[in-house]
Amino acid sequence: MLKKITTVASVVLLSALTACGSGGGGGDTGSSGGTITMGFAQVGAESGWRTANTKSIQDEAKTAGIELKFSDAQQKQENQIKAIRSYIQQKVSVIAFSPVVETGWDTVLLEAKRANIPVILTDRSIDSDDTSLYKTFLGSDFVEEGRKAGDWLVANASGPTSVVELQGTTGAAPAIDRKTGFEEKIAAKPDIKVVASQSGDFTRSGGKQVMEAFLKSQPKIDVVYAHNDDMGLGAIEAIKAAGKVPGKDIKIITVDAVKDGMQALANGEINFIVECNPLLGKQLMDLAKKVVAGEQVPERVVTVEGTFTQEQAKAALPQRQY
Ligand code: GYE
Repeated sequence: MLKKITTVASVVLLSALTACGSGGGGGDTGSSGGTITMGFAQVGAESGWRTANTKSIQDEAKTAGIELKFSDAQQKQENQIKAIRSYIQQKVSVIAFSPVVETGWDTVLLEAKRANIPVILTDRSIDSDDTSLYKTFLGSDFVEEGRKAGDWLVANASGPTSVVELQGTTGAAPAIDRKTGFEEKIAAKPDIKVVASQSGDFTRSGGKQVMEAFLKSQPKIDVVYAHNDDMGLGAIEAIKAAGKVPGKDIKIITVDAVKDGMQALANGEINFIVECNPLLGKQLMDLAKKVVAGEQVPERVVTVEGTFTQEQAKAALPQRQY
């Protein structure tokens, strides 16, 4: 079981790993002219967060002089596994990927390890006992994000509160962890109850569809907790279509803080957003260079994040990049 680390420090946790510990600097990099090639297996293009994340990785690879081979798995694990296998065949210097789901990676990562190609996990983690299968994991603490959402609700709910939850992709680390952190915090107020919880697959259309069903099946909905902005934005459409006012009749809490989410928050249609930072490109390229050079990297690099109220969103929007 991957250790869930809850510290919100910016960098360095646990003991450092040496990059050469389990397979060296990878491929035939350094020797063939020094250009690092990175194979990156992306989840897909399911959300505003993902689009910003992809752009950050592509831009920062260019800036760092790293040759990027990029694939989009369309939210399917088998596509990601295929992409990783092809990167192994192409003898890239380093493989980075954001695992669609947490489990089922050992076989392909063992193949990478045997081929001497280091692997970096970014954004989402895997659930494996064998931590030698990857060099480091760069990304958010999703349990902490769920806790922040729960804390806000506990502080702002009064009386019996019925919550519907729009979960992320089934089996994905952010879906599992954001649920866990939220439940942990709302347990403090037994008046708050999650009356329905279903996956909207992190997409706007998924959020809309699930919310439409909830509005039909649930006699009373006070709050929507959506695991990302896009599903929350889909829920807003469903709520309006049902003749209710999002942000007032039904309060909405989301995670990410991408531009469209922040706009809806500033407009009063979302009530609170927990930030999840997609701009991981620069840190990823720095880690890749170190790993390929056989230098030490921390086992876990956690992204620093905040939260936004409606007032804070209004203030932050003009400078928002994504
Ligand atoms: O919150 C969501 C995206 O893994 C953190 O994936 C990421 C999540 C993000 O689809 O919008």
